[in-house]
Amino acid sequence: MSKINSIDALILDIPTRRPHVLAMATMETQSIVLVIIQRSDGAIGVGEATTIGGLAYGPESPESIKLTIDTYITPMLLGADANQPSRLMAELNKTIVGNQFAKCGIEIALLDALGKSRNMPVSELFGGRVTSTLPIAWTLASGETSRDIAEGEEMLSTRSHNIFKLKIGKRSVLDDCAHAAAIARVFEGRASVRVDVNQRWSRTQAFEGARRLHDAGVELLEQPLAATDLAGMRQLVSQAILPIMADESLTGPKSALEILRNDAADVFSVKISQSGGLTPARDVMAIGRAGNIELYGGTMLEGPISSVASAHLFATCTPLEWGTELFGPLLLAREILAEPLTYKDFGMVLPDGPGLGIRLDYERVRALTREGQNLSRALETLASF
Ligand code: MUC
Ligand code: MG
Repeated sequence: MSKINSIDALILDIPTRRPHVLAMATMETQSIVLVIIQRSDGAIGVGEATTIGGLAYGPESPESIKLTIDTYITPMLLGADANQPSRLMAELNKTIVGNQFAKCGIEIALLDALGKSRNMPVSELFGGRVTSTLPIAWTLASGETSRDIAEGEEMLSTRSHNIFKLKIGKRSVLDDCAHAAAIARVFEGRASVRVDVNQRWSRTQAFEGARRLHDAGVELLEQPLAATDLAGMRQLVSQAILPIMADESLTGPKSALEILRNDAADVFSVKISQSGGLTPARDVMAIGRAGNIELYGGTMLEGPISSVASAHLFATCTPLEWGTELFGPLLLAREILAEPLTYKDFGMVLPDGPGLGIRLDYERVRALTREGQNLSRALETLASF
């Protein structure tokens, strides 16, 4: 048995390369919660819990995630058997309601530490990878059509991304659809263009928007309606104007089953944090597969730790029909890894070292850590990493 000796959660504020304009927030900084777990056998695991725009996207914020970990999760896990992440996560799920992102950050760190202690990549803890590279979409969300087009051209010419997701829902349906149509026209035959409305449309707007987007050549419509409006999503799906993807509606296996029973999506955007961890995300994928729903690997604009954790899981699944959008690390203006993740030829190459296969850069982490946190033990742990 190896025990959990310490758990630390630190908020890091990382600037983005450009403002990222979403319906619910404009991000110039991404705040990630770094989780560091040290085991009694010396193995150290790192995890990450990251959401978007403070409390603008969902019910957890970076600050609440840190508080949940420090106050509720850590006391439960200290001294527990670090070789049993599944049992520990089951205990957490029994005692702590919700808080999916905090739980996910913990599970990532437990699995990274277990993988390191066993000399196995996280993907092998999930049965082994079926691929070592994942297609990676880029989100064009500068807020300006011409800047988005220039950015997309650059992504294509550098062979970085040939799948583009547009964030809409902030302006009128007409303006948003005109923006999407202009971009889809420019990239026709060269890239796949999809849109994400982040729940901003009413049913009437969604029917009108779906038709306009389909006519413009947009291939996929993500979460046009409120997360809870499964009846509206069902109506949209039944019209078969273009494929409808569930994102905010999908918060773990129970919701996946509910969406399936309601025929409320054609595609699942699977997110490890929104699902409450890699294991429930794997269950979401299994429910999707069983129900003939297509799959996509989603992101919460996470940094490299959570993105690579997602990649380890997604790589174990038979090819995801719609690829993934694990581009978060590329949106961040500062690196926190000793060696950055490898992105090339429109994809990400999955590292094959033990655990997550990454190493943090202690000085870079320290420089980005929000002031006022108790750093000493966390940084000592990191320094020995
Ligand atoms: C979301 O809603 O999918 C993913 C890409 C992006 O720009 O925002 C996220 C969140
Ligand atoms: Mg989305």
